Amino acid sequence: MLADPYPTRLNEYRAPLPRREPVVHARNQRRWEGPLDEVALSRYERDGFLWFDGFFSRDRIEPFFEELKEMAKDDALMRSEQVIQDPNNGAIRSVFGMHRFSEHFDRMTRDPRILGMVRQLLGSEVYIHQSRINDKYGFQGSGFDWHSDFETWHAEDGMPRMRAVSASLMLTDNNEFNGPLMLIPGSHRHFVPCMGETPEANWQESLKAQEIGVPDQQALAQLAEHGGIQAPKGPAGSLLLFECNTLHASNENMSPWPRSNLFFVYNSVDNTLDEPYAAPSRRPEFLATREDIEPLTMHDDFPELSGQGVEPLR
Ligand code: 6CS
Ligand code: FE
Repeated sequence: MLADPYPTRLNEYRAPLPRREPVVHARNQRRWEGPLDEVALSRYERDGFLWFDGFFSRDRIEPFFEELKEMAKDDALMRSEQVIQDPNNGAIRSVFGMHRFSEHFDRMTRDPRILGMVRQLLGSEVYIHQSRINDKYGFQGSGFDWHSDFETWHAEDGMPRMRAVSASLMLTDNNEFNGPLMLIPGSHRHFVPCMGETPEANWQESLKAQEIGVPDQQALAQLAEHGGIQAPKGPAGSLLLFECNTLHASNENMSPWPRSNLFFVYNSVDNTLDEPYAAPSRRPEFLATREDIEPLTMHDDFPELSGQGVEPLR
């Protein structure tokens, strides 16, 4: 295997290094034109994320809750390893592989308004690397420590390069009190090697509380000094697109209001997984897709909306 372009999970400190891939992968190539204009593309390149307030209407989001209530009655699913409990109170923290067992969720990953933007950003056909729902119940939802998703996907899933983007759809209002996602604008342009070897089956702990793969505080402070911290807020139906290497975290939910978000991770079909770069063994298929990597086809649940442009928040 060629030298690892993004060494991490090390025994001695290594300074952050510049990312090696473009942020927008196919600028000005007609084949990958899409709905994002130059302002949006430049903003994504600069910040590493785009926020679309009220992207979908509430009634588009409502049916997801019905489906989630049905899922919660499925004892076999609730006992499966795809469901991660909150380390502090046992409530559901995450459910992985949503698009695999829900036609409704699967269709959302193929919505033309999202898929058009993602193909434009990645400059290729795409497939779903991972999907999940993250729940933070009122008064008890635990937080997520600072991390780059790419650092984990590279080390533990063998994702070669930074050519993936996460779409996060807010199923509930995200306000300043219920633990919204916080991002460090510009952090996607630096790879922060993390200390500490990856234990066997690390995911069984890391998805509850991440210990390994958390950047050092000096690097976090420098990047936050330079780019600040932003926590986009908005109504259920809002959409966040964030680059796979943008540092993010979220606080625990101290409010009475739940915070529930869907995440779909789109990976370029030209960036399929190798063996893990810094872990003793592969992670399960529901965390890291290796089998079903057919390019996604569009499916429009709401063709009447297809004329709508996508206007990220200015
Ligand atoms: O290990 C993972 O794939 C998951 N961990 C976090 C904290 N974010 C990305 C992903 O869902
Ligand atoms: Fe994450």
